[in-house]
Amino acid sequence: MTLASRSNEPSLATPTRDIRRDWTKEEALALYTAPFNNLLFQAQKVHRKHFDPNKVQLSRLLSIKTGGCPEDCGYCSQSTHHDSGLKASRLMEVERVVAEARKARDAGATRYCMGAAWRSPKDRDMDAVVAMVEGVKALGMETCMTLGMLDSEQAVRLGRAGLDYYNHNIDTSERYYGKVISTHSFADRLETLAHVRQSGIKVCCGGIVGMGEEAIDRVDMLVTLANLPEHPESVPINMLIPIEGTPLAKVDPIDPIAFVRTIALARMMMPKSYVRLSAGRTAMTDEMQALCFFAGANSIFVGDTLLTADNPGEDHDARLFRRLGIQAMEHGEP
Ligand code: SAM
Ligand code: DTB
Ligand code: SF4
Repeated sequence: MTLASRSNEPSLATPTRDIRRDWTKEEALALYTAPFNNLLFQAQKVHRKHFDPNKVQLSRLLSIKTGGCPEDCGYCSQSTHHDSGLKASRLMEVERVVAEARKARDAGATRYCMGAAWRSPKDRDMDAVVAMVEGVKALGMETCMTLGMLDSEQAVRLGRAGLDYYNHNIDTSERYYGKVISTHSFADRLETLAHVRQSGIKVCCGGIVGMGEEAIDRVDMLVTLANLPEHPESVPINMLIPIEGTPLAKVDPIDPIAFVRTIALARMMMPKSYVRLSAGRTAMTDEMQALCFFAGANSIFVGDTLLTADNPGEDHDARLFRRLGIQAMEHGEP
């Protein structure tokens, strides 16, 4: 290979100003479509500048209120619009949530993420969710909640309770959003994110890859996230888990290389954020996950279940980490 044949590729020099909020679609697409080795090399360089490349943060999920959701998100097992066969349940008791969190902490998780299948919380539910935040924080864990849309008062209340993170995904590009969800809009999602940010809670926001979208939708989604007033501290990248009975059950699976490219682009565009390799790991080979970690993913969900779907168990993940020489991040690292 001659030097000239490298000239049309993105620069291999480490970018000097890598925390940016002025990304254009064109430059993001150029990175996304660069030769795979160049993209991964760049992403790994950015990753090493801000993180220990051999440490991965462990989060644990609990569904505190399952099913019966009035929204029509095309991928979701918990929507009343689709027949996934899931049994709906009421909001869990605070004591049970705290007991489950204690088990997760003892198994090595440092962040506890509680999810509810709501369009938005009802005011009558707020006392219980605030008590959950306080109870889990008292165990020394970071807390995260994902409860749907929040108004500014609800966000302030959760912030005062000490909630560390709020998860609210934009899920895909603005263009593709309406093809997947009709009961709320992309603008609604951004509004909740602004309320969360204003209340001083850290933002966890990402999306789903493999919903039949095009490469440009993945790029656009990351451009939206990277150009927010502040980068989300945590960026979950989910691979669609096809759920029987949902409109997206039969979508063609994403090319694994395209998935890894999405992770690498998220790492390059949001260098200091935790990029979480989220849903869909049971359908990934260990080698694909290894590539995702190399591309800059540095957080996963641990445990046998996510909210309603399967996740690789602790044994599988412990074996994978041993094979890769990866260690679990301690609380407060890096
Ligand atoms: N109701 C809240 C909301 O929509 O924000 C919180 C729960 S919702 C299940 C949280 C996120 O899980 C969604 O935004 C989506 O990114 C992800 N998710 C849900 N079902 C999924 C699936 N089948 N495959 C991959 N990710 C999924
Ligand atoms: C996120 O981005 N992924 C998690 C968490 N945030 C709440 C949820 C994944 C859900 C996967 C499908 C299920 O378990 O039902
Ligand atoms: Fe409801 Fe959230 Fe599922 Fe959408 S993703 S149907 S809002 S639980």
